[in-house]
Amino acid sequence: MGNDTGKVDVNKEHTRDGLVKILHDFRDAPISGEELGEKLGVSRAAVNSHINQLREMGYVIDAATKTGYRLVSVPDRLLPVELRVRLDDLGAADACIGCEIHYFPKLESTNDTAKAIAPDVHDGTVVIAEMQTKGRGRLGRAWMSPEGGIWLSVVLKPKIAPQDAAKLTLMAGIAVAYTMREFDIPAEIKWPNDILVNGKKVCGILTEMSSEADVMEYAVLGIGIDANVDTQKFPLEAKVSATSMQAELGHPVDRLEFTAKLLIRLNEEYARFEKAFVDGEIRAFDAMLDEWKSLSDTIGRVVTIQMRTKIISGEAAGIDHNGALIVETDGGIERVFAGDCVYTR
Ligand code: BT5
Repeated sequence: MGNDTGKVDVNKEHTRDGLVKILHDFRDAPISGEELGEKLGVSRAAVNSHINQLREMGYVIDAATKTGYRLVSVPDRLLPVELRVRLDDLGAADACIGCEIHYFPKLESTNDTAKAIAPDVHDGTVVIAEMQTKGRGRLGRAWMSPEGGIWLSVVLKPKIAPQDAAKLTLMAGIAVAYTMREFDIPAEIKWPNDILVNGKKVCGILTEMSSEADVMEYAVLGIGIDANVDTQKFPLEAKVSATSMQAELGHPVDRLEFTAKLLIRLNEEYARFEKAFVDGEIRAFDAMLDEWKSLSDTIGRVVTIQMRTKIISGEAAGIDHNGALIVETDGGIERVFAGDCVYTR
């Protein structure tokens, strides 16, 4: 329990988070400073000081002499305590994805930070930053990550073979596309790692992993979502191909609500993934592949795919059990695990 000496920051933070949770519980009816102090086990003066800190962070809290404090609004920040409140409200308090949430106003790359802490954290730990200064795409490409987006990485530790890790990208694509559709955004998955809206990229996924012998130690699933960012400020190449949820909807999205729902979707998909590849119930993956196909606009298209050593063209005919894209080329069927895909029709 926290105290009001302010000596231990962890305690202070713990008290402040407790205060936020109580203020949420009492949103409809104000609560007095005295009652808050009792609930938190701290003095009224300490309550006061925490309330002031919250206001400095952007919380709007009404205070009336007779009745007490009432939460009016929260800052537009992906604060772990706020995500936790929403996960609890949505019945996902014990979900694996988001069991720990590490939050930073600014990072070079959430994937890098997630990789650095991966050996020491639980499966499902999430790293979030409000902005990235060295956001990365595949093959070292730059990923624009200004404030207003959702830049996060999830540390995953399923006991799977390294070659199964690429399927985590498919899993994340399903979760992102479904969550966007919940928000009335007609998102589609473009193989292998893009989410498009009306043909423009609104999200990119970057899965990286570390393996020892033939066992995966951990994977880091990086998800970058252009939520409320102005993609018109991006450099030319990204500017023409990108869009944001805000631009598509005509109004900003509630990033906290979206992120909480995304984590819940990811948790559901991850449970299915583990059923398939850890418990060996491979049919669970068939269901995921069916979902992926129904959410993707790649199947049936004529595509050109640049791989590491060659380029192929043909019709994207399906996705196989291993998560490879099946392409019917003039020279026969090709199964492709990774590459840059362009729609040519
Ligand atoms: C990706 O790479 O699409 C993977 C992006 C993953 C970003 C997340 S954010 C959290 C985590 N931390 C990181 O550092 N990364 C992950 P790729 O398929 O290689 O696409 C990169 C290309 O997308 C660039 O060359 C640009 O053309 C374009 N692009 C860059 N920033 C963009 C943005 N914010 N929105 C849309 N397109 C963008």
